[in-house]
Amino acid sequence: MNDEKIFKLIENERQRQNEGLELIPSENYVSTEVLRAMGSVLTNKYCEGYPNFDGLDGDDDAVLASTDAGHRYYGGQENTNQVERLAIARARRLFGADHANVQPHSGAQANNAVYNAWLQPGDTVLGMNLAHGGHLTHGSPVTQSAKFYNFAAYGTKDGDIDYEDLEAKARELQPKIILVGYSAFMKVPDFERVAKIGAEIPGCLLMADMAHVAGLIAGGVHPNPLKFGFHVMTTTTHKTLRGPRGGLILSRGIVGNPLKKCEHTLENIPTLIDRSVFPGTQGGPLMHVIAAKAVAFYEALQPEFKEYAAQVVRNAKVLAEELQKRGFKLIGDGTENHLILANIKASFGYDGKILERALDRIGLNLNANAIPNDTLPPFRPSGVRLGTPAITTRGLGEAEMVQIADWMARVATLCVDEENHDEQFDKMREEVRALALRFPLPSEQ
Ligand code: DSN
Repeated sequence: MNDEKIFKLIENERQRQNEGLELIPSENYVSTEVLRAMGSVLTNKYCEGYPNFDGLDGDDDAVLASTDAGHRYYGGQENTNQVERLAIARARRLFGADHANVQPHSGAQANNAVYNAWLQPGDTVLGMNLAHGGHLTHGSPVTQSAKFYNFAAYGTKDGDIDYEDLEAKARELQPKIILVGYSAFMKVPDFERVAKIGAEIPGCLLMADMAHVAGLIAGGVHPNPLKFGFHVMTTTTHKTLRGPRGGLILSRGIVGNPLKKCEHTLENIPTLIDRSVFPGTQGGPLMHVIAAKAVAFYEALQPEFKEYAAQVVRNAKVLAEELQKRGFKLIGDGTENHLILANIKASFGYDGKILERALDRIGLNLNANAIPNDTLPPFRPSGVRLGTPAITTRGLGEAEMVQIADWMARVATLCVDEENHDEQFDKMREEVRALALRFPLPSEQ
């Protein structure tokens, strides 16, 4: 039996990815090995519980030397225990954490598990304003966590965190969590300053949602919040980190037995989080995805990944400068990471969705995005967001960034009456395709 319809769609998507250029800053292209692990028989296995956490400090061989049965509710775990142990050990090594929980199915699940581990209903969390670049799971009223907890927001000023606002609100509200994290923010946060503010508040957990920049942290080109007194870092594994879609929680503190209750202290946060992920908020872990996370962490530990992370940032800087030269007004006047946010309304007089759709026509994919204090609605916001993690994986460098800025500027001038410019759009589509095919996806190489 062959499900032709689905496999045809997958083939079409492979072709779309290969013939276009992915500028959505939260996407990336995984390696063949990551794909192989995801498409493996590990998907057949139930593994509720955790492996044994002893002996995770050494190298991979030392980790595999321990064969303790761990804390699972089903038999047949001799391979899956080792897969999860390798994933945990590599994640700890990569981020200098005392503990890693590799089971969250997504970044949202990871964040919810941390809230559930540390908060009581009604407790206050202070995070970045969604309208200034924060994330839905940091307190948007449409989320489940916003029903349980009291979210307050600090803002941004000139594209950076408004630290005075953060400090004043932290003093006034005495939050149980201060959260630094975002999905549209182009600066490097001052973790030290935030950690000092948090340290003055009794029982305040310092949490960093680094989903966007985890790969830059792993590659050594972005500071690591865990080194500045943050207790917890959450992330997705599929953005700059270039693994399978999924979540990850890293923490500092004492690692205990996840089946035993422990005292509600900041020191015990690793165990409180383990208990919150399973059985608190999830059931069986996705072992095929955990294996793929382990593969991605292995790749990120290699020297080439440092070069990749540095090139992501270099490419983003060049792309930002070239866009500015061509009339794009950028929030924060450029970028310090992988991400660029352009105010299309102020640059060209129309909304970001119009440019997003027009760029889709030539095979350049980015997303319309709100800018701070946007006066337009979320489905037709003023800005577009783009970034360089995926195209850098394919090997594009500074020269290609200039070319991309050129295409974007040409489309920006044509898209108000695009129906009159079909020929030019078709020509650019062919140019993008030709460039893309010079830099195939990693799984095509
Ligand atoms: N959807 C992600 C992003 O694009 O930034 C955040 O979860």
